[in-house]
Amino acid sequence: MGKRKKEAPLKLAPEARRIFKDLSFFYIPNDDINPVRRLQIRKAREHGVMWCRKLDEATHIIVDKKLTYTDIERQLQDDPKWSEKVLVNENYPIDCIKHRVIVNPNQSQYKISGTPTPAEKPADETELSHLDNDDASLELKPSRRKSARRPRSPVLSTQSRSQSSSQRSIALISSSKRQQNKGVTGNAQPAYAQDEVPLSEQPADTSVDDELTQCISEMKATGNSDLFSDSLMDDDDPAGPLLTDEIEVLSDSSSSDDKRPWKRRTRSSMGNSKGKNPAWQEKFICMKGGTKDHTDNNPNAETIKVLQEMLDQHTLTGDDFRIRAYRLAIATLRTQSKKICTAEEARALPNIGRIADKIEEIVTTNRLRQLEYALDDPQRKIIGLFLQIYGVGQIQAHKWVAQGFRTLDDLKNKADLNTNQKIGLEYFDDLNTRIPRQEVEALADCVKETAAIIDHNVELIIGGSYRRGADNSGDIDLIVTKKGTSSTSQLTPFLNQLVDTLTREGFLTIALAAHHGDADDTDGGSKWHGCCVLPESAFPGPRSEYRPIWRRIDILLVPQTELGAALIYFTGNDIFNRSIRLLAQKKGMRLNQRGLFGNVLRGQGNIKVNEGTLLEGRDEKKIFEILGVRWREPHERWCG
Ligand code: DCT
Ligand code: MG
Repeated sequence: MGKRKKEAPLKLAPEARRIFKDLSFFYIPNDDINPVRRLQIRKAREHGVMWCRKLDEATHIIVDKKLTYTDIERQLQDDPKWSEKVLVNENYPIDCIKHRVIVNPNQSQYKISGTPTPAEKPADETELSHLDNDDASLELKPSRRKSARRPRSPVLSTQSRSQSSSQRSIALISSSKRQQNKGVTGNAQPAYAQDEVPLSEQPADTSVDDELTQCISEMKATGNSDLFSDSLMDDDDPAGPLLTDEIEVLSDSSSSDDKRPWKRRTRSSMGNSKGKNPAWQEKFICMKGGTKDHTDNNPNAETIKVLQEMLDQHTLTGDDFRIRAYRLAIATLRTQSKKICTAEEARALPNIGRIADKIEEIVTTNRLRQLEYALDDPQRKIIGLFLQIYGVGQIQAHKWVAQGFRTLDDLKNKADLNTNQKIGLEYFDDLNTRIPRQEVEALADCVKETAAIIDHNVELIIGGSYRRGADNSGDIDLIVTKKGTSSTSQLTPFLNQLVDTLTREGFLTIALAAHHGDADDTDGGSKWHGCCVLPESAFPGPRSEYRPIWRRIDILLVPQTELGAALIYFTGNDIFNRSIRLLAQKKGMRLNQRGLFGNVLRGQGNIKVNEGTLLEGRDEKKIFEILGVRWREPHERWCG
């Protein structure tokens, strides 16, 4: 089994700046998987804090900013005396470090939303607002200003611990993994590892403060979310939240030293390039396309597979920096015609960076220790399990962990669940079983049969991974369209009747609420999400193998005037969509699921000022043509 990479030694701050000495922090969640929290914990420890494993040992409870009081209430009950402790959000220790004093925790900026009125705290802590008049705003900007502010002697919180400093100067093991190794149970005393994380008495490196604030501001800038998971549905431009390196992945600039050439071109000059396909456009992923088996023929296929698994692990923890880094490295490796074996070779390629060593490790040892460690980490396993529940995303999964839930049964019995989550849990196995291609066809045939009875002019097209030729699909994406229609509302009565009939017949089993952020239903009732089950009589395999498995189905209404654009969107894949939309944007156009628009004006921050004029909506091939993208069959749209 792999061992976690050794962390750099802590750089303990000089005695006078160890403002947290005598304090002990319990974090919620109390782990250091998230890189920002890891850095926060590390900084707090360098300033003298004891990071404790048990709530009842803490003087302070430091709560992740995404969590509300309701989320943590259950966990607080683990300690009957929790209300005597300082309960603050993660900004609190950062500000203390920044201002080099223990600031008053009763200020509104440290409150956990939804907390009942706090008990009065003694006012012997410094009010932050008194510290520095020109810096009253506590925004976490990376400040290069080595301020004229003089180090102050810390004003200590009234809650103090009687722990000896020698005890505190022993570092806490950060992972429950190690507790297991040493046979320490979850409820035992905190486990320490003098050998693994030695403390030095060197002065704290002030650049780490900057690193922390920078890290957090970047996290804020990216919304701390998986950049690739947010839906492109509706009119949102994909390029809004794109970061430079993501753009490089989507445009696959790895093969050139001429990165992001559009940066050097004016928008109008790009707009005029229609049809000519200058070299910079050729670098877009959508220009190259890709087939589902392309990795298999790649000389770096094995390495890519392992890196992809590592990427999945970082996706579980919402580690945006590493998600991007791995995506970039994988994209670069995919373009190589020879096998990359050494770190040196890898480092010479663009966008590989520190992943170069991992590539060498994979090639030489056939494994990646960090991946094995991650796969074995109990907390990651729980997050991974919760994320497999239909409709559950990063934030919800982490909230549940923070609330103390560890298993699906915990959730079933103790968590407050919405309808989607209840269904997701009840049909967990069903909804996590991929649908064989033949069954996708059989399920779609059932819908087509009923649809034809209601209106024989309606056409149904299976989109998603099925249209790209996948052997199996996660769900059924069914596009409903009809000749002569120009608005989804013309198809809504049909959809209502279709859903009613299929529900009566027992084919549709439940309607699910649209995902959060799926704000696509601007025409009213243009989409139906739910579950269906294939009747035994329609099962394509041997009867003995039939099981009434619940399957996810999306029925999407698309007027004929928008069919081409909708087909591009609902066929995907997501990376292809992002790439082609980005290309449109770089040409002064805009592509969404309704059409391709020209003359789009954009203001500051690339925000569109007008909607633009429709260039093409109904014809998929024409959209490719106007964009100057060679036509790609759906099975050539597997990207990233
Ligand atoms: N889509 C997208 N961006 C996303 C999600 C989806 O552009 N973030 C588009 C592309 C595919 C289409 O919507 C259908 O989405 P899914 O059903 O989620 O994906 P799929 O490719 O059909 O894969 P699966 O087999 O898992 O359903
Ligand atoms: Mg699908």
